[in-house]
Amino acid sequence: MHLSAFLLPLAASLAAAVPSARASKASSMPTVSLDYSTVQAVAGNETLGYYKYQNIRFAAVPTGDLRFAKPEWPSVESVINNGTTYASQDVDCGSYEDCLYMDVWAPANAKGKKLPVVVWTYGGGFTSGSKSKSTPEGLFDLSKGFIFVAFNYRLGMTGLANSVTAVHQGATDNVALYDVEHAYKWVKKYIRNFGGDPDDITAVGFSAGASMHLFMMTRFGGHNEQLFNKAYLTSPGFVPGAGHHQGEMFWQNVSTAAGCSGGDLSCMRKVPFSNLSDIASDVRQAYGYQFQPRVDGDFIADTYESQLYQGRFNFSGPLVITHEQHENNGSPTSGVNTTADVRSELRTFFPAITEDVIDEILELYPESDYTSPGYRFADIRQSFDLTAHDYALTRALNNNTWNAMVALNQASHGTDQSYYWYNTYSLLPSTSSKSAPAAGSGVTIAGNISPNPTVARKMQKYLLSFVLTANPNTKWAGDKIHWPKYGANATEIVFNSTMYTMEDDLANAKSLYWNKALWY
Ligand SMILES: *[C@@H]1O[C@H](CO)[C@@H](O)[C@H](O)[C@H]1NC(C)=O
Ligand SMILES: *[C@@H]1O[C@H](CO)[C@@H](O)[C@H](O)[C@H]1NC(C)=O
Ligand SMILES: *[C@@H]1O[C@H](CO)[C@@H](O)[C@H](O)[C@H]1NC(C)=O
Ligand SMILES: *[C@@H]1O[C@H](CO)[C@@H](O)[C@H](O)[C@H]1NC(C)=O
Ligand SMILES: *[C@@H]1O[C@H](CO)[C@@H](O)[C@H](O)[C@H]1NC(C)=O
Ligand SMILES: *[C@@H]1O[C@H](CO)[C@@H](O)[C@H](O)[C@H]1NC(C)=O
Ligand SMILES: *[C@@H]1O[C@H](CO)[C@@H](O)[C@H](O)[C@H]1NC(C)=O
Ligand SMILES: *[C@@H]1O[C@H](CO)[C@@H](O)[C@H](O)[C@H]1NC(C)=O
Ligand SMILES: CC(=O)N[C@H]1CO[C@H](CO)[C@@H](O)[C@@H]1O
Repeated sequence: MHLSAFLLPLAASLAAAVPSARASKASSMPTVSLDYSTVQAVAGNETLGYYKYQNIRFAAVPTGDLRFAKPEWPSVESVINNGTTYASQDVDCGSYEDCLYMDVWAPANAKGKKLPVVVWTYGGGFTSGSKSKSTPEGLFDLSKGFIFVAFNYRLGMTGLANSVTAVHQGATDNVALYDVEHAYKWVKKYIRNFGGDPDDITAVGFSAGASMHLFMMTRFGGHNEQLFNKAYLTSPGFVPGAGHHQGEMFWQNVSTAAGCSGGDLSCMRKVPFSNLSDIASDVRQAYGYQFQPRVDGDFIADTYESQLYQGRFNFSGPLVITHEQHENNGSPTSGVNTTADVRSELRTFFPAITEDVIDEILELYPESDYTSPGYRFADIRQSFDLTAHDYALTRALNNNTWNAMVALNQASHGTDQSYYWYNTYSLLPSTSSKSAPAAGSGVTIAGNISPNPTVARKMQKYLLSFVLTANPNTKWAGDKIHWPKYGANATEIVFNSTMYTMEDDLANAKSLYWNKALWY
């Protein structure tokens, strides 16, 4: 009551001072010139202290001959891109093929500065998610000393179709990974136009989006430039399934259903996007196919674990890497009722696995440790899909890393995301029901949790301190406990209602076994 009584006259006087505020709003928004486009902010203002530039094309429209192909630079644009010129606010690659857009959120006074840059890569099992699923309003409450970038990468059939037949006809495997690489190349080339420092980029990613960065570090066997200067990776997810055979069978099955006999590439490039997506989804369900990056001998020379152990990567930190206490083992895997089901589920995930390897896995996860086969498989998957990756990267960086275990709420996959992305308002409320992870695509991602705001702010401060100073401890030091590096004692912080440090237990026989990928 009191508040609105106070605000009404203020609003009236503002309207009087700026008579046509509504009409002139769009044209008065700041613009940023790039050598191929002029982009105009879609939201934000000086009082708020930042602006959002939306749906910047960072790559050419990936349709026609560019389907199943590496991303290319976009062509010159003749009209001002006001954020909705080419696509709607929440455009995502699961629903639209013309989806390679990026959002840049920049402080109001950034031009001419060299601010640290956060590049955010979403998760969703390589089949779902979008750049607008998580937004930085809450982070900007704490600091306006950074630029925030989020981008889409191709998903599922158009992002991760891997077929030797298609490659022999000129296609490229793993194009979703090239999209991520291209987004970083765009940031390095253009972010200074927004006031960002191309030599101070922090990669922040979750699940598939965290794994993307292990692929970037190890791409081309480690023989390539670093795309980012530091990384804050939460729960990297990836199933190192198998090589050419299953990818080819899937391609053939989809192409047959699409009327492209023999998997002909030029035919497959003409199938309407929605038909292709629907067919791929049906075929996937028929045998539990995993849309995952696969070794192509080029961008992915070998599983990233294998390359991390061999030192074939180009990244030296600083690095934060975290996992949940119960990424996947808090509930049983449905449909896994007997030990025979556990074995057959392993064959589904790893089509080339042999019986002796399955035997060894079952010995590492003894039946007596679990209340049911469903819980046993859920725990096995927690290791191979998620936690074993954390140890591989920590070890590769000689333990010179900051590690965390999340024990908040149910501590299932993605619980921490509600904390890092906690905010009290949305600059632009979502226009779509943000696409939920498709069934079977990955480990279930925790739904929206109402986080404890005090804990959420602490986690945001660790993240932003890392972004601003390359150390999660430096800023807001009095507001949170000291987070030591992993070091010789395998120390990790535990994110819970009360935070503390303890010894990490991921350097175990299970992680070491999975990191060998003996079915590959
Ligand atoms: C600035 O933007 C915020 C968020 O959209 C809005 O609440 C506020 O009214 C705007 N302020 C001005 C002066 O336009
Ligand atoms: C943005 O641009 C499109 C066409 O480029 C136009 O139709 C639309 O009205 C513009 N929106 C605003 C808010 O100016
Ligand atoms: C690793 O990255 C750095 C920084 O981008 C670059 O200077 C160096 O040449 C890269 N190393 C290799 C082997 O490509
Ligand atoms: C695409 O799907 C629609 C709806 O199911 C169908 O009518 C159309 O024939 C399909 N087009 C092709 C080229 O398969
Ligand atoms: C496991 O049990 C469920 C429920 O009893 C049943 O629907 C399902 O078919 C069983 N799965 C297998 C693989 O037997
Ligand atoms: C890293 O941590 C592991 C697990 O505790 C330990 O075995 C290893 O000795 C440590 N390595 C270094 C270089 O501290
Ligand atoms: C590791 O643990 C040992 C034994 O408790 C202790 O003496 C040492 O200070 C610890 N090192 C670090 C870096 O915390
Ligand atoms: C996290 O906090 C909850 C609530 O206080 C507690 O029940 C749980 O045991 C804690 N977990 C860990 C691993 O500290
Ligand atoms: C579900 C499906 O269509 N599976 C077929 C995929 O193709 C192989 C041969 O390449 C068949 O054996 C499967 O039945």
